[in-house]
Amino acid sequence: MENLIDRFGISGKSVNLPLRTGQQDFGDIHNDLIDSYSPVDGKLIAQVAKASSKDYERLVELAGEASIYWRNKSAPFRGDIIRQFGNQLRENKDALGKLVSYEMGKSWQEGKGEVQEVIDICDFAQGLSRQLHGATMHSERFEHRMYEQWHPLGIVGIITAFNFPVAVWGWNAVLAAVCGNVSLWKPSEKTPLCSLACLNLWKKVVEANNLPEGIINLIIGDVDPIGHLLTNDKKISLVSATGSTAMGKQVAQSVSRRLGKYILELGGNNAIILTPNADLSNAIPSVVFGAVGTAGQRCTSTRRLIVHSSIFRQVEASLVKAYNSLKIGNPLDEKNHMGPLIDKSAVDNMLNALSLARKEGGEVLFGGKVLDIGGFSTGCYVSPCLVKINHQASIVKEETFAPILYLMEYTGELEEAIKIQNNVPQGLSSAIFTLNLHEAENFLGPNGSDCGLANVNIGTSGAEIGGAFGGEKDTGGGRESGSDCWKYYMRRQTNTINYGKEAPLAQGIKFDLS
Ligand code: UN1
Repeated sequence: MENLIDRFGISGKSVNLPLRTGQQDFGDIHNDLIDSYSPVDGKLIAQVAKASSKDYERLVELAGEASIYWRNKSAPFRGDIIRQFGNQLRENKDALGKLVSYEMGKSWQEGKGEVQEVIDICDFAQGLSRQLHGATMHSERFEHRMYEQWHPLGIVGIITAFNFPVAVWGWNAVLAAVCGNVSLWKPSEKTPLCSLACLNLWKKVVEANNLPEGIINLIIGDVDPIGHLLTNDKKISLVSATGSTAMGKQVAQSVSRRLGKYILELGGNNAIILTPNADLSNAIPSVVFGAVGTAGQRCTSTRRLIVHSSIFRQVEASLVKAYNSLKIGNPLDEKNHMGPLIDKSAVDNMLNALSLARKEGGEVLFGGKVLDIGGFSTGCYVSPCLVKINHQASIVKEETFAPILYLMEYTGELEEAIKIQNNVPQGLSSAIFTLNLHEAENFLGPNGSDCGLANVNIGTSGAEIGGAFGGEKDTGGGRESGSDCWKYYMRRQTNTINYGKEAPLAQGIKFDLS
């Protein structure tokens, strides 16, 4: 791992000042440190200095200056810079994926997949940089023209969670950048090294192009003060926050109080419906990947399986068999399917949820044990868990960020399964497995899934960057990534131009001064 730390310029020794290793060095002495322990082997990888309120103020000032430079560059110019950043990521995909895996615990495959998401969004954003277009309307007035255009917002604040320490920042920062914004990223305190690595790759592009500092910024620190400063600061035009529903509610309140804009991508409690018409040979692997991928710590992880009674026993048996074949261990060893959870408190949350599930009549069919892996006594490895439970149990309405899959039965028509699926506070991702057109289209129709993502014969996780990503209800209502999500990062302006010799008023109003 030492090599990786060097490769990404997370300079040796024990202390890394976020502002120095990111972009800016204000020469302060930082005493408070964040320890980044790997959940893979329990080792301390590095310590990172926490930013202070003063660091925040200076960074925002720098970002404000850079904003004037950046918004005056053409969008295709900005797109080309982002293309170069994508190339940096291409060259470093394996290494950055490895750092993600080591610091966060997901499998190396998934770490590389996460970097690939940012490469893809860079390509997408570059194309977009020639397409940030508005509509043209017909004016009701003769010799008048009306159209709309989109301008940058200014400074975009980005708050991200530990589970996608690179990709979620990437969607936001890269889109914000081609739209002409500068950004300020507050990553999770659990994965500071991944964010430093990203910033140092960006810095190479800054140097190669002689760009000023302050276009893409990183600030590593605690919720108090850094998170609070960011959400309450009028200079931050938009806050895009990814994380728990509780965190999102706080962000929304702070930002709304000052009438700022926000994008929220919060908790999910994603279900897959298996109807009697499901092709189980495709469904089972999708369910297993959805439930155990990233050790159940994706916001799109499959948490609930709603299975028709006619196939329930068969599904149950196939899942137990599949779970028995899963390899759990060092996520850098590519033969393993699942690595550790992020930390011991995540393991405690999992065990608490399981004991609540048992109290509500849940039957553990597989797993749910803390594992000692290859001499690493990190306490972070668990066996993924299958629980058979009634859909009315209250625990299934909660998002537990762990590899627990609740198996629930429905006996009637599809409507019953959809009702069970929608009967949770969250509304991020959902899926149905069926080869029946009637079922598939009803699931996607107005009486179907109430989630922001609804898939047919595809699992709940692993969404592509080209679509709008996000969900309804407690998921927060925001959308990020593809489609027309760029519009959230810009302000819309309606322009009306009179090119005639008269100055008529709209609505036919007469206002004669003669
Ligand atoms: C998240 O878990 O916060 O759809 C993001 C997926 C990934 C992104 C997940 N593309 O699973």
